[in-house]
Amino acid sequence: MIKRLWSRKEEKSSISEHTLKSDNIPVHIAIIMDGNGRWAKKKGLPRIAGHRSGMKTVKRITMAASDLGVKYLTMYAFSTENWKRPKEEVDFLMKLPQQFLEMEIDELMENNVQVRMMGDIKNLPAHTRAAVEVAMRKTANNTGLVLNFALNYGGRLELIEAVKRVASLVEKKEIKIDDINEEFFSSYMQSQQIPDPDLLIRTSGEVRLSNFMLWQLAYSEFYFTDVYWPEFSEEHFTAAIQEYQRRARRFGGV
Ligand code: V07
Repeated sequence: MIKRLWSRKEEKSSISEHTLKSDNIPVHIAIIMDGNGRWAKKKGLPRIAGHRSGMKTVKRITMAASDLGVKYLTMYAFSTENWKRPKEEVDFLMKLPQQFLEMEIDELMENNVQVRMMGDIKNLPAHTRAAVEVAMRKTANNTGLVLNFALNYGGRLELIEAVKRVASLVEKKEIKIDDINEEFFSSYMQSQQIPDPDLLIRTSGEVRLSNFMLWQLAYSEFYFTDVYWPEFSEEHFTAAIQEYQRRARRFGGV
C-alpha cells in the first residue's frame, strides 16, 4: 500500500486521502488534457492563461506519476485539429513546449524522466521542433518515467501512415498480405516501443476519444472527470488510479 506524502520543493505538502495498491499501478497512463479554455473563461481570463496554467498541471502530474512508479505517461498536447484555432492561440501553443522544457529540463533530468514525442513532428514550426528534439536527445538515456507528448497528433492520421508503410512493403513484395497481423501492424504505429495505455483519463466533462490513440486504447480503462485540466491535482490523479484498481479487482477475479 502506498500512502503518498506530497512534499515537492515549492508546493505545500498534503497527505493523500487515497490509498493505492503498489502492485497494480497502471504501467501506461494516457491523458486528454481538456478544459483549459473553459477554466480561463470561468475566471474571466484569456484562453492563453488557461493553457499556461494547464502547463503547470503537466509538470505536477508528471512528478506525481514519476513518484508513483508509473512507467509511461502520454499527454495529448496538440491535435491535428488544433490548427483550426485562431492564429494567435496556435502561435502561443507552439511556444509552450520550448517554455516548458526550458523551465523543467533540469528537474526532469534529476528525476530520470525520458521525454518522447508522438505525432507529425516534421510539420511543427522549426523552433518547436528544435526544442523537443533537444529534450529528447538530452533525456534519451534516462531510465525513469517516459513522458510522451502527443504533438500534432491524430489517431486516424497515425493509422493511415502505418497502412501506407505496410502497403508499400507489400507492393515491393517484401512481405505477404498474410504476414500482416496485430503484432506486426503495431510495430508500424508511432507508439511502437510503448505498451498500450492501461488507463485513459479525460478531464473537463467531455466523454469522447477525439481521435486520440484509436488503435492503442482498444482495451484500456477509461476515466472521465468534470475537473478542468488546470485544476486537476495529484489528488485527482490518485483518485483515477484508485478507481482503476477498484475496477481491476471487480473484473480481474473469477
Ligand atoms: C501545452 C498545456 C497543457 C494543456 C493542454 C494544452 C496547452 C506542455 C507541452 C509540452 C509539449 C512538448 C514538450 C514539452 C511540453 C505543451 C503544447 C500545449 C502544444 F516536449 N504543455 N503543453 N505543448 N498545453
